[in-house]
Amino acid sequence: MSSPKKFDLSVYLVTDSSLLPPGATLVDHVLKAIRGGATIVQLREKKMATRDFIKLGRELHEATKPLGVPLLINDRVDVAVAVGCEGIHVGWDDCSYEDARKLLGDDKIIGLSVSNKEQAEKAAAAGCDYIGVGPLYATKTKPDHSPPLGTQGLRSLLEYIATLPGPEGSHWGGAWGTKVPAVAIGGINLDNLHHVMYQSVSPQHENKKYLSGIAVVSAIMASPEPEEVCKKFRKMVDEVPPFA
Ligand code: TZP
Ligand code: MG
Repeated sequence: MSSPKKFDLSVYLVTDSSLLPPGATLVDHVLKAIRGGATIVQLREKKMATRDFIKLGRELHEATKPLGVPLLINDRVDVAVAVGCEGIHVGWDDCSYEDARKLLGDDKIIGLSVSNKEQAEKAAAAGCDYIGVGPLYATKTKPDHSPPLGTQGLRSLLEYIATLPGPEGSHWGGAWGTKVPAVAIGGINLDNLHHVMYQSVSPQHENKKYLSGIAVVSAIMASPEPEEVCKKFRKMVDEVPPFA
């Protein structure tokens, strides 16, 4: 468990340098995305050697830190420690939440992937800082993904998550009526974003927006115009009204 932290998940950029358009470099591309409104960045480089991963992480962190945009590392706690960035995102085959917390300390952000109720219960019991829920739609970016939830599946999973109390004193639901920050991930693009944001809230829960934001890989990483794309993502996410 950890104490609540402040970070903005509105437009969560997850990298994949293999998708970059010809001539683009990762750090420059991410900076453009941040200029457009990306609020948090996860360095997700599945095929990179450890030494290169750390080098790239340091280079990226040097660029993101002065901008106040948190940098998280995917899977690799050792890389996050070496880079000294703001946190990590882990799945269920990676380092456990408890071990990651031990290694990183209480100040760092730790996010967990959630694809089903069982994982949601484990994430709630751990009291992690945020959850990435998905895959929402089928995506080529993660070839081994579990069956897509679809907007209805996402909505019912988010509704279930909102009932999970989490550890006492955490920012999960329960006594305070608050909720864990959640982002949807998987196949999200500018064409379906509106649908995603509006289908993922429940009219039964007054003024509650279940999603704190959306996480995107290919729609930003493969774009020749990451700044423009992020501006549009950000505008649409910011415009979602509180639901009554
Ligand atoms: N986890 C669930 S789906 C996914 C991850 C990392 C990939 C999402 O990529 P894209 O390109 O935004 O569909
Ligand atoms: Mg992982």
